[in-house]
Amino acid sequence: MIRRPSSLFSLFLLPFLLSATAVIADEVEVPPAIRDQGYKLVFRDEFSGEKGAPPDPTKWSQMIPGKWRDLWNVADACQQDGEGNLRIAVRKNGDRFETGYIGTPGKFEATHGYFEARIRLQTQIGFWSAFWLNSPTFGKPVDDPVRAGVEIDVIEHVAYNGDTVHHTAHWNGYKEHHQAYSTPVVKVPGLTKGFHTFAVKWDEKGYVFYVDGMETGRWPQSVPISNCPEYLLLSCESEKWAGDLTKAVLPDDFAVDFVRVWQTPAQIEADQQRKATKGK
Ligand SMILES: [Ca+2]
Repeated sequence: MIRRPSSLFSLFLLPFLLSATAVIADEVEVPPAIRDQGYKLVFRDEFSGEKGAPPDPTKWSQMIPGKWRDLWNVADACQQDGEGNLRIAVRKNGDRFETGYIGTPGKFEATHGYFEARIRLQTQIGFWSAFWLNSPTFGKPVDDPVRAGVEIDVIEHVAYNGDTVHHTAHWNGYKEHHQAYSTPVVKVPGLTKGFHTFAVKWDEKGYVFYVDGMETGRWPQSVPISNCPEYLLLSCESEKWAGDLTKAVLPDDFAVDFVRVWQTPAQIEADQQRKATKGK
């Protein structure tokens, strides 16, 4: 008798819970660049955790803990704000400058797809923020970037560049064989105010970049087309070229409303086959 009302209650609630889930899924707007092409959402983080919560550890790991370039990467500089965003702070703590740096290696990796993040950029100089992809086998082997992977910088922002955007590729490792390409700089009025979406459509034909759904660049055929799984990265890094960090008004931060990855059924299947054959 005690259990009955409870199970009735569950039965009564079930259709509502199911429909609520469906509504949440439907609310994710398919970006215009891939609309009506059969793309499915394969990864998402909406950063809707409680204020102060770390990024979801099932999706993200802290990258390079400790000193990295001119900043210290510390876990608690990267937190959800309770308002639907992840905040990566740059702050002064005693004599050192701290930030957060996270990625999805080993947790989420994909070959080809549409990779999108909605971001509010920082305001201060002295560091750059970035949404980017990289390969676990970057530069290995040299001269085979199709197999080794290409660093795909969807957005890297330095405050003194204002409303401009460009998209940079790196391949063949970071040492003597390193090669890179950057798209011409494009001005996007209002870029440094409020949130904007930054995306790359990476497939067997190449790479096309979008800001707020408008194309802002594509890489020429001279940039190798990575054909290996790559992971997502969100970071702030500092070196002198980004400006004098001691002149920045801190704390500052870089906010991410969401990260979503979409793939076609063929891309999903190809990734599943790669996983199944890995190590065989
Ligand atoms: Ca959000």
